[in-house]
Amino acid sequence: MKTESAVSGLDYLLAKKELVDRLLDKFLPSADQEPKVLHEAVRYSVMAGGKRLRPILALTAYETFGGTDEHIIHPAACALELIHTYSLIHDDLPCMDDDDLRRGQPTLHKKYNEAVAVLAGDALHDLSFYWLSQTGSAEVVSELACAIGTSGMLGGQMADVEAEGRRVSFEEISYIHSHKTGALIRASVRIGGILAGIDKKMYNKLSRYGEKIGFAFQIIDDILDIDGDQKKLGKEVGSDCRNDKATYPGTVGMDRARADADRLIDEAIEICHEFKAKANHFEFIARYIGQREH
Ligand code: GRG
Repeated sequence: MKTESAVSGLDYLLAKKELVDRLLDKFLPSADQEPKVLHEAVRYSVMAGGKRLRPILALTAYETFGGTDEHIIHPAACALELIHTYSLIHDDLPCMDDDDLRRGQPTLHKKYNEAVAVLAGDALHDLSFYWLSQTGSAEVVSELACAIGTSGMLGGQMADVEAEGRRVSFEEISYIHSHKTGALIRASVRIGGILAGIDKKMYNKLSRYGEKIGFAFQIIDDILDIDGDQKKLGKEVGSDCRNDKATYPGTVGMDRARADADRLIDEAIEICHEFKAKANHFEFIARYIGQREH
């Protein structure tokens, strides 16, 4: 049986996910608007669902640290989901992971073609920075640019591609995971915090929380690719093995991978306690990541 706090934590996540779904639907260009195919493709990928974890982290950080202006945080939170969706579309391409299924439906290049998938990813990238610029904060624009560029997500993705087909060291797999996936997750909490006006000390604390959950998130993604349920995941399992990818369980073994993910979640929860009041949402999100099945 679920405890009362677990139920209210799930209610919180669900309410935030529904809010993000509504906002994305409202902010995205209509499929009737030219170039129609591109807008239709963008909507197909973004509105297919997803947990909306990155916008939820930004909303949680903003509200926890006293932010109240929806006109600022709503476009910023949605901008993070656009970047995430762009990375999924490009990651699924034949020249990357060559996946057929994403979020329970055919990947974008399968539904349309590769050219549309590349352009839709590019369109999401541009739109994301446009929405972020609406906040009026140059700091959050540079935060996101650094998180997803060569010193962040792209750097991790490049290392991931280069690691295919060979054994990697613990240092290499840690670099790949903390950059390819962790950097955007850390930026999500940071952006919410920056927009709420946090000081440097809190920025550093939030960053450590984001690093722990971001790393744990990708370790669990690797674990689920081995023993997850395809129906719940909405994508094929075994993709990493098929593509001979470097994974955390492949480097340290399944038992240690699970133990390390659990330890990272415990450490993230410890950090939450330093946030004092209202840390409960952060704490619940960390627990949710540790136990997620999709
Ligand atoms: C420019 C060619 C080019 C590539 C862009 C592809 C890429 C750079 C980076 C890849 C980053 C990537 C796809 C990391 C995997 C992150 C990950 C665990 C995705 C799954 O996230 P969830 O579980 O998905 O949050 P949902 O569907 O719930 O949103």
